[in-house]
Amino acid sequence: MEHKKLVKFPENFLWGSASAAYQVEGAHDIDGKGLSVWDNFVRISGKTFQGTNGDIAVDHYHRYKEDVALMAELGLKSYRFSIAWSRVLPNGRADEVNQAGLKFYSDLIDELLAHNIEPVVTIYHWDLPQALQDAYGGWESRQIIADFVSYTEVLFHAFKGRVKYWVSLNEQNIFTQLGWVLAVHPPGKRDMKTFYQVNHHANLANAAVINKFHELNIDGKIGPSFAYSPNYALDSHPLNVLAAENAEELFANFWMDVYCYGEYPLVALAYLRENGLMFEVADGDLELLKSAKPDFLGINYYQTSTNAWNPLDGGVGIGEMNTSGKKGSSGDNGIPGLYKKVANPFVKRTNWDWEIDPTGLRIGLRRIASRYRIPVMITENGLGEYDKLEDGQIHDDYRISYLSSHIKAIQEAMTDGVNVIGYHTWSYTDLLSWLNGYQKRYGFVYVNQDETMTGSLKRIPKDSYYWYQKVISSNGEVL
Ligand code: BGP
Repeated sequence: MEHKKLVKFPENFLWGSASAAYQVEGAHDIDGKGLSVWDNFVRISGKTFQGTNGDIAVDHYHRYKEDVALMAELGLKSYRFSIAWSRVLPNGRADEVNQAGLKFYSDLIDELLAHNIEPVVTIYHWDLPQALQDAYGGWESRQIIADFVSYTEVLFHAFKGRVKYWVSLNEQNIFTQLGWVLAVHPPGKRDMKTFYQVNHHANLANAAVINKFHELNIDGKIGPSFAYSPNYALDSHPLNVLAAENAEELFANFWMDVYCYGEYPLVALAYLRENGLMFEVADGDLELLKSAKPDFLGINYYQTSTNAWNPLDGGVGIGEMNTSGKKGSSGDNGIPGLYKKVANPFVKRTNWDWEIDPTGLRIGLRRIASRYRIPVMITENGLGEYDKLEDGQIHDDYRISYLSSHIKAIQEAMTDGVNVIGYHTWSYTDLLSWLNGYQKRYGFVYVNQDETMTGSLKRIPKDSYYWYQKVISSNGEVL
């Protein structure tokens, strides 16, 4: 649809930006914090780019006031950040609360509110307490559900009234696949069957926490954040279209249907049964999934996926994750009998081969609106690039053009009828990219930190910072 005129962004639109605890905070073992699975995983040789870790990260823990002051100058309406579970509950369990950890987040929330910035709190952004991994294998056990609920209750009680927007799980689809299929996130396994079981536990934990939030009648909204890469077919060959449908069922609807309908898609269940991958479902599980209703769906959008047919016999298998940062170096990957990923000839890609496709965001938003009729909050969108410091400035015009085209796509989707309540860029400051070190930068604010992890940590607003300032002050009129 080509519109003659685009709707305006509503006055209360949340123009925001985002981060995650492990990627920014540092202070990984002080003031009573327990270790998380990431604190240990980064120490395994070869797991991260040049052995980078988040011990110091960009030291947001000690510099949050400076960071919030710069957010206020930028005019941010909301800031999405995550809470490190093991900072609040060092052994993962609610019987021992680390008051110093809770105070850090309480102070951060107060600082944001004092500057009229809405806190959007992610409850879980991957840094599981190591104690729970050791005790029962973390997400591999159903015990995680009760512990996750107890942890969130601590947060709900501490921050209710001050925090109105809660993100339950960040990218369940990514942390489960990277942890149990590709072995590049903790616990570093390649075990398809366990992946599906772990994912089911995460669905139950997510549902239980959403129900708890609603039972407690807390003023505010809660929903999960899903990493959505809408699927395209390479062309109109019926088998390529079928491959794209397979990918959409198994890699998108498989999560979003559970969040929004409380049901797994039929095609996915048939595939799991046929391949001996079906997970165990206990009495009451399906009722729990059905009973939980998120108030919004968080969407992290970076790119689309283009698919072609991949035969059972001789097809391309699950490849390696490409973190080289060299354009064009991604290998083939897919699942024989389902799909294989191919390059989209119509779009450009980043140095990490992420396809740049603003229209894909509009298409994805429309699919969500049509299928689920749920408000969407964009919880992440951004461009990771090698930024260069030139005479004390960063001229990241490529980031401005990426973000501007994606905001325009959101406005078009809103004109199509989609309800989008906010937009959070990834990321606010530069930060640690889990597998790509400090060189893959996303922020509005440059941070002097690099692979040596001895940077001065000085903050420098980039050109994109001043551009976003105008976007916000014009409420999206000036892009
Ligand atoms: C999302 C994560 C973020 C962030 C982002 C960019 O999947 O939620 O935490 O890391 O992707 O990813 P990367 O750092 O790999 O470029």
